[in-house]
Amino acid sequence: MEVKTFDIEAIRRDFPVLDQEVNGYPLVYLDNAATSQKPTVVVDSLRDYYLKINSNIHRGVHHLSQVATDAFEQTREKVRDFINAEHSHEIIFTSGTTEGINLVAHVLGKKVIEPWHEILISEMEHHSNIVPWQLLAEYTGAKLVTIPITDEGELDMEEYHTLLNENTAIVAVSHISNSLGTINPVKEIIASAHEVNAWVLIDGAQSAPHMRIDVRDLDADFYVFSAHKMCGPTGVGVLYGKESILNELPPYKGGGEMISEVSMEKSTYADLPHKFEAGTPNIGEVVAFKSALDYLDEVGLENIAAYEHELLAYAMEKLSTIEGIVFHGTAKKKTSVISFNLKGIHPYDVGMILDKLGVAVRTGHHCTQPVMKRYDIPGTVRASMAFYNTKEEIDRLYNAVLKAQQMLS
Ligand code: 7TS
Repeated sequence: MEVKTFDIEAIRRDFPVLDQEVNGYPLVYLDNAATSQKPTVVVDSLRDYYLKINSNIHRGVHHLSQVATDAFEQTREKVRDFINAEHSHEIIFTSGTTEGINLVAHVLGKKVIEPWHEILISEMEHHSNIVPWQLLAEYTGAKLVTIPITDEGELDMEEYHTLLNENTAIVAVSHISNSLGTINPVKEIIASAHEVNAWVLIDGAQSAPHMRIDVRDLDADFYVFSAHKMCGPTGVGVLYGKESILNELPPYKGGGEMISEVSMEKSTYADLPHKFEAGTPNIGEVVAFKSALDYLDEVGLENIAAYEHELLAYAMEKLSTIEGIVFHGTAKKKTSVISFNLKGIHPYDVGMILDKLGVAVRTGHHCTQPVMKRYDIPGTVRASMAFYNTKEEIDRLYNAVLKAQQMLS
């Protein structure tokens, strides 16, 4: 790995995928909120796993199985350290944020949630943090309650405090909104929820790649995120849960690995973390995820946050000069996600022209349809930046948006 300090040229060399042309133009990849690109070290790690140590884990006494198990468990320890969890067995590997939320919603439904309970989520959630709770409410009879958002795209915290009550069993909110970029005051959200004895799940899909997460400082009960948005492989996610809570909850899926003993009459379950990890996991991808976290640590999350903030400010300054541009999500605390529309032009049309000019952005509702309904828009054009993007690329975005506007007006 070449990166020793925050050297953008060296960083870009670590991501070979960035060095290509799309439609005759150098690619400008601004769809990082959907998935990040992968540095060579991560791809090498995945390749090495399959070429050198591939074996099933936690079950064989043979050499390769031991080596693969050690590598897999090293990632768990790395994740523990990365988010400052107390115990590595509080780290459960999932297939992604979506599965982590479904896991929690499902097991709460088996044991904890009663018909008189309330589940509190927000209007800015990704569908992954809405639908599992709707399903839970449906099959338990509990009530799903929504925290509204303001015109700027912030959570209405006054309303949050009003909605919290003794019946609130769980609060589930995103740390950072994927369509608006808003950074939510999750520490305050958690502290207030704990005053009424509610648990809190934080959807960290958009925060874990961009800022230092400390689950103990936040006092989060559950924290979920996806490796693929953090320079890691697809198919891997993390569910952090407090030991005392995870021990209280029943298993999610049944199968190999999650049991202590099985007879034809009854089974007993394994201790954490295995209780929640039935079946053969995505071993190679989990192993390679450690390289992604090592890489992010080497670049430095503080450097990443500072640099991306600079990019955001630069992009906002430039784009704001475009007549007829309307921004959606102008919270005081934001990450490098810019959602916008051009007056009188459909976001899909803008996205198509940007693509013709080699600029990759996302258009549509970004799996946050309630946000689009709140602002009465069909969707947005979303440019989401990462630490390997440059000001020159922001200039390309700006010029492409101007061109799209000229062509479509
Ligand atoms: N929560 C948030 C806040 C997200 O941004 C996403 C994915 C998810 C949950 C689901 O993550 P997954 O890894 O399980 O799919 N967000 C996006 C996006 O903004 N564009 O594509 C995926």
